[in-house]
Amino acid sequence: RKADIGLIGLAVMGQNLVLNMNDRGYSVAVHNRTVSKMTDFLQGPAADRSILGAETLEELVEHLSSPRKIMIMVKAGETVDTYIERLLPLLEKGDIIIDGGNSHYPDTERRTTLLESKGLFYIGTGVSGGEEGARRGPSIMPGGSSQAWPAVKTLFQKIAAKAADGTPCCDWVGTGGSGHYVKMVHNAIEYGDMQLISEAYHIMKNLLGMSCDEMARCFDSWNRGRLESYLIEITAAILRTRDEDGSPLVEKILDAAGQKGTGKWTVVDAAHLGVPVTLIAEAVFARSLSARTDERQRAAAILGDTAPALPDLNDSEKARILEDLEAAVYAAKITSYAQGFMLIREAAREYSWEIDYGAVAGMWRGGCIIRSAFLEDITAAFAENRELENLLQAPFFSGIMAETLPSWRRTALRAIEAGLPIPALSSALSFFEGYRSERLPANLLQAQRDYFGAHTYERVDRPRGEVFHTNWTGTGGDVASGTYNA
Ligand code: NBP
Repeated sequence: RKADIGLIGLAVMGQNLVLNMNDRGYSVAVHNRTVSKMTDFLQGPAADRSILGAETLEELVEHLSSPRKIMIMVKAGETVDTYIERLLPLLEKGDIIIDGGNSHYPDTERRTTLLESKGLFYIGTGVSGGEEGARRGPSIMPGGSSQAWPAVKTLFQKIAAKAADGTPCCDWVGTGGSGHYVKMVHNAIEYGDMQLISEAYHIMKNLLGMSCDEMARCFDSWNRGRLESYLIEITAAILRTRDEDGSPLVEKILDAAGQKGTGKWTVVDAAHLGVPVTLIAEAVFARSLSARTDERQRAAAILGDTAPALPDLNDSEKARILEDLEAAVYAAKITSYAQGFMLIREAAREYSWEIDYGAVAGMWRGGCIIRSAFLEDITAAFAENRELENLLQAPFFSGIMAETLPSWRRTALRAIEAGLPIPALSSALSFFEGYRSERLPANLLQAQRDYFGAHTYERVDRPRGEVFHTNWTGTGGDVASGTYNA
């Protein structure tokens, strides 16, 4: 019997996906560049299962039933192109190549066009959930050749996580690179969520003087409420973990954050599209600042360490500050997701994708790192109004914002007064205040632009599109600059 699907790349994600597929009744043919890793897998976790090894790509293709489906799970970049080049001569019209790695969406656009030009199909899919997700059910965000979706839909939805209502956390995102785009934004939102939680931890530790155990209990209680999420849950578990000497392990970990690129890609694309994803951008830059450990040491010696003295708070004062903090994190998180969906909407417009935003939120409800109770509310908001311009305008969320805003402001004030950095909490607050402002100071900005560069301005008392230039100094000319926006 031929295998249902082939998979190339037997690292942590590939191996676990293969076992997951096999658990659901699919036979899988596998290949890995380093053959010994494949042999170890076949003799270890894959022993006594309908999983076939292939030492060459020819052999892999031979093992597969038609139309052939081959999933590539390797390091993103050139390696994927190399595999595609090597597979093309071995495949027939109608066969499907699936890239499940974290590829950059323009690469997926390009590869989809290439395969379709040869009568083959291409799917670029985000897979989120790490090792555990891949094994038990990840969130899967596929896009590319729409004609290929029916051929993989059942398999993908069977191996995917299921939301609380039983819906698979996998649905067709759209054409071209849209699946990988949505995965990219998912990862960037993950950066934002992690940064917000880290800022809350920083405030708890430095402003309130809480111990790791106390903080763990606080995150546990948050996890029983509206902030219930995987990341809050693991934060509590991390804070409880002890090093060999019995002290909290987290305090021994160097404060230099790594990043693999999806956050950066998001910020670059958002700048390109003119979408203010401020919380995500701050989360990316907060990692960059953290990584400059040596420079921060030197700066701390000159500029003074910002750690404040612990105030003498009684229990009720402390509880009130924590209540505000929880509300602030929640409000900032809503704002971050609103920004993320603003970006996906703008990208869909720019790159001609038809994306169902409710379905995207639905796919993130289970399996992935940002899974949370709150994604149910986002799914519901888009279900209620498919044309929703922005999450912050949905009645459910606008109500929460009104209720939490005072707590958010108080939290930001306390942190700023104590000299604690809160880039995500504070920038999202400023974004929110700007977003809900009928009038911003950009009138002055336009005047400045016209003053020094004759860039022209529009007037509030004249129709949009009509432009004016003032000879501000009396010595400038009457020639205006072009009115285009970059
Ligand atoms: P890695 O991203 O570490 O990639 C390892 C795989 O790539 C191995 O099979 C390795 O083969 C192969 N590979 C490399 Br590296 N260079 C190669 C080359 N020049 N030619 C052929 N094969 C090459 O594995 P992973 O962590 O399982 O992730 C796989 C994909 O899934 C990545 O795109 C990743 O970004 C994405 N992803 C990862 C996670 C996660 O939590 N780890 C989550 C979601 C998505 P070898 O065995 O011969 O070295």
